[in-house]
Amino acid sequence: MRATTFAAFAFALLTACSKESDTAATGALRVGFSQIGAESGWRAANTASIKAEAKKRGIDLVFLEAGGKQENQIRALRSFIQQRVDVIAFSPVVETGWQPVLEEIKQAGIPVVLTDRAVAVTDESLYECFIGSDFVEEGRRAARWLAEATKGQGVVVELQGTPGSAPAIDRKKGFEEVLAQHPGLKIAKSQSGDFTRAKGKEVMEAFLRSPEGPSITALYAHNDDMALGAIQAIQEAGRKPGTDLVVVSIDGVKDAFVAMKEGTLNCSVECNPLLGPQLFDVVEKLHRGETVARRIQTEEGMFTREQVTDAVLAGRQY
Ligand code: GYE
Repeated sequence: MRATTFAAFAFALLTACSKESDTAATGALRVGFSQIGAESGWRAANTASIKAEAKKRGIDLVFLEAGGKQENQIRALRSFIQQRVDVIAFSPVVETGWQPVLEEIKQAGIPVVLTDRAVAVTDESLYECFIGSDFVEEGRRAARWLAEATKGQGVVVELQGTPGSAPAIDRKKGFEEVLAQHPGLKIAKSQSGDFTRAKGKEVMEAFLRSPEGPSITALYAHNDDMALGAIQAIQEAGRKPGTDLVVVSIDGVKDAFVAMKEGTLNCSVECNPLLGPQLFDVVEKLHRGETVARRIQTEEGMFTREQVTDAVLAGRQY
């Protein structure tokens, strides 16, 4: 990492450490939250929901953003142990590599809540609860919609999320599971766009320039931001997203609704980022010594461009 980039990052990390209220001295509940970063519209809405809910409940929240790096998340979790927070919550960027730090937290006697993404650990007692969506089902929903919209025929390209992350692994799995029943739909190319708009655009440009480029008829993106970047690449290549190249993605953020209204995005499978209220319900229960459910699943739907009227767009919260 270049020195200037590092300095900027270190500064961002420091300033990201914001106390939502000054209640530590009054004995309020203290919660450490390690957020992945700010890679997408979904993440921005998720962060806003968590901060707003903590403030509403008078919880002393220590919120750290990791710039998309697991090592920064691990460092944040260790700092929460040192600060002796009451509860630790985090959204793990990737699935593996958490066992040692989770063991340290357990030794310190601090309960852990996972939000949004799951971890792969052998010892289930290392966390109390996982709150989030069923990503495999989201992938299945995207594929079912695509199969119906294309009558089971087409050349598909896939933009995957962050390598090793639960949503990238599961959304691929669910999509492929359904696609296996539709032999006329083939994935010609599949690559990571790291859940960002810029990478989504860059990778789609490469797909379109490849020998298979002219034959591509559909895009499946693991999140809206990558789809939105790709839509720009498709337009710049002189093709029509939403019409001669069908686009389906996941999240259902406001910008996706705008694109659906414009007709460039065909369908977005919803993944609800507003996890703040559920998270702090669980945190408060744990603090009171009550038992909590191991798994809390978020309820969600899906939207096609035909459903997006002006009123629907205006009412979309995030
Ligand atoms: O879909 C994507 C974000 O983990 C569900 O992460 C989340 C995903 C979301 O960057 O936009």
